[in-house]
Amino acid sequence: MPRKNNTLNAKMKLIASLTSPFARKVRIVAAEKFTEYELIVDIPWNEDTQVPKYNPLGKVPVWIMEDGKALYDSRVIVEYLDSVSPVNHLLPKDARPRIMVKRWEALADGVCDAAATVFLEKKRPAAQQNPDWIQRQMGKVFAGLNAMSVDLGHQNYCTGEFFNLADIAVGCALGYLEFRFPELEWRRAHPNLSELYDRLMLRPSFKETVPVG
Ligand code: GSF
Repeated sequence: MPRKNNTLNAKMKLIASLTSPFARKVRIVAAEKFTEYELIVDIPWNEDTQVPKYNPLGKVPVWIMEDGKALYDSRVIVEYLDSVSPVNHLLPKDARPRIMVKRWEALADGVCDAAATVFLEKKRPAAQQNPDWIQRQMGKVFAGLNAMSVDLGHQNYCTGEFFNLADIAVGCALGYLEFRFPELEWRRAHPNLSELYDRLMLRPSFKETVPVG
């Protein structure tokens, strides 16, 4: 696991919050690839955040390469991490299976985007919240979960028998829902996703990155 902050000899750095599902995806990929880095915890909503210095969009995760160049967003970072280290490939080389994994990732990230939007909307004063907007975003969460469950079917992992980036992305989405929306009951609605998440949580990379905050 990464050492936190003040690690003097770490070359690569990850700027992340400990609640972001996108940052968790990067942390899990780095752990699965045995990539060492320094974790810099930064909450992009705080006034003293340093994130905009590295990412003009002001979002985490941001990965700082050895030469100081910053990479974002999470999909770019995980593809980079997978390509620079030969251990434990998480993205297939061939075009068709590769793009199917990226499709899973797009679906899982989309669920996270919609869920995070609802979480933020619900933090606004009740009078300023827009119920139609919340309903629209929750529709994406439910449709996304449904699509994941149908596509997973009875397989052990998203694309079949082998663990890859698709499982990491889906696991981060499920973990985020469990963290921010414990009332959602996605486990009851989709027992196969529930089993998948439990299977993924046996991995140290998942166990050590459960959202906290
Ligand atoms: C999404 C990152 C993101 O929304 C990615 O890296 O994959 N497509 C991007 N990060 C949120 C935190 S979270 O909801 O995970 C963020 O940093 N928001 C700050 C802001 O100003 O929007």
